[in-house]
Amino acid sequence: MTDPRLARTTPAPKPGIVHLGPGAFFRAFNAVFTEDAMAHTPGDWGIIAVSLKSPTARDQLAPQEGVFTSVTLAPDGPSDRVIGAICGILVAPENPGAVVDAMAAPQTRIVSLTITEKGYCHAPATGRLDLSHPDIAHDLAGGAPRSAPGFLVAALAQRHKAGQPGFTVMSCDNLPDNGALTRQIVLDFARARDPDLARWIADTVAFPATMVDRITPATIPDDIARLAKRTGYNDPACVQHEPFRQWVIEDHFPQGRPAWDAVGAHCVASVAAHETMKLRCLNGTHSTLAYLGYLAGYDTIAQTVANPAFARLCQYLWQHEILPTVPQPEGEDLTAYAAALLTRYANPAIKHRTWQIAMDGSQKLPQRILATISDNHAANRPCPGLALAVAGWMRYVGGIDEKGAPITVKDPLAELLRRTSDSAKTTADKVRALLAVEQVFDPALACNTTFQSQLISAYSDLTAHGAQNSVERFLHNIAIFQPDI
Ligand code: CS2
Repeated sequence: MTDPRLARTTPAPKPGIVHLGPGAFFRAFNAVFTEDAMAHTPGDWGIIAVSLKSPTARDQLAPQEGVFTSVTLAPDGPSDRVIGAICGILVAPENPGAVVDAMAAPQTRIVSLTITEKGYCHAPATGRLDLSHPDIAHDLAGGAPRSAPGFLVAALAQRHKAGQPGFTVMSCDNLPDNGALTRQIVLDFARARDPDLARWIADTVAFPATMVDRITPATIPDDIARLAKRTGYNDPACVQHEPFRQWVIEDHFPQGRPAWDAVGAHCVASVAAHETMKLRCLNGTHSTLAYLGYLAGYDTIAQTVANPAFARLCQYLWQHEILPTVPQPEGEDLTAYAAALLTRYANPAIKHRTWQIAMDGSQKLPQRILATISDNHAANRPCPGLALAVAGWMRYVGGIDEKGAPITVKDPLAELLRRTSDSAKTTADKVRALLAVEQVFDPALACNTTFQSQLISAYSDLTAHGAQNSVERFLHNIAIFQPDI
């Protein structure tokens, strides 16, 4: 007998937020915070969740009227909680007009986004909208929108025309200065369409920056089966996440916001230092572990850091190459923050696949690792550990693992990167060819000769000895040549 489907037992809240990108992270984070905030301070902050691409989230959520289970995976066992904050679900390609109408409706005071790095359709090196992106070119040609910038501008245009104030646009993606970046791409799009509208947006619409953090691996069928065994219901929309959560929000919401600050979020004047801390310390080592761990044959982050060499590599990176570049965020003990990360990674209940984190590296590397390297170079500090991480990425996007088997590289630049890697025969040529990919590498960094030779030597090590031995050799060399480390 199949288990009954999870069903809504409390009335859905009235909408106040439209959210683009209803994936696992949004459900484990924004939806839970908003549910908590409405329980603390009642208000109409129900969320209309919008898929920009696939109907999967709708197909999972709609039969259960938007409710889903948030499963907290502590090392000593799971706890389950049903979340009811989602009050509507739309699939943009099926009905783009309904999405624009929902965003333009006067009760929508916030449009939030978790659309991943590539959803911003920007050139990561410049932070400007990529006008040649196929979805942007399509949207600018006047068709029903497909892209996030296209939807935001179409809905803001409707509000402007109706004499309504704009909604607040809140990015919750792992991008540096995500508020300013979102504002820039929206203004770039609006200017290309209607300069008056662009001026109105620039003058009146708020784009607060946020730093978001909760490790949320993709849900797999086993998770759904285990939940059914515990609860007796079937919930394909469930999400699994760690107990930890941290949300730092630039407090600029002219149309109001839920009482997120009353339930654990920090609403502050500037999130920049927190954002740098999180992107470089957490996401930087996550990506390092993803590429080197995957190449070494590890399926998950917890398995990777269970190997003492990989754990030690993280500690070395935080202490010597990452933290020296991070400004002090208010109220944070940076050393304790980094130490706690290792405990979070080691949580055996969290099966976060190295392959999942390795996805879209071309969009992630600049803010997670390359900016840190550039800052170190500017201060004349060597950073061979981060060079090893970048060499790991270079090996990975070459598309062949250490056993000679193909890697399924998921990245908008996968084909270009593979072609670039294949076009060169020697290690040095491969490294130089990949460094010339300007969508990823700032030319100033790419032509730094110290960086080039560190990369060439790390790449040769990876090819000759494999990732596992290369990490061990790296730590051994550091101990000999820099004994104070
Ligand atoms: C991860 C992040 O998938 C990835 O690239 O590094 O999603 C990470 O788990 C979150 O940023 C944690 O808050």
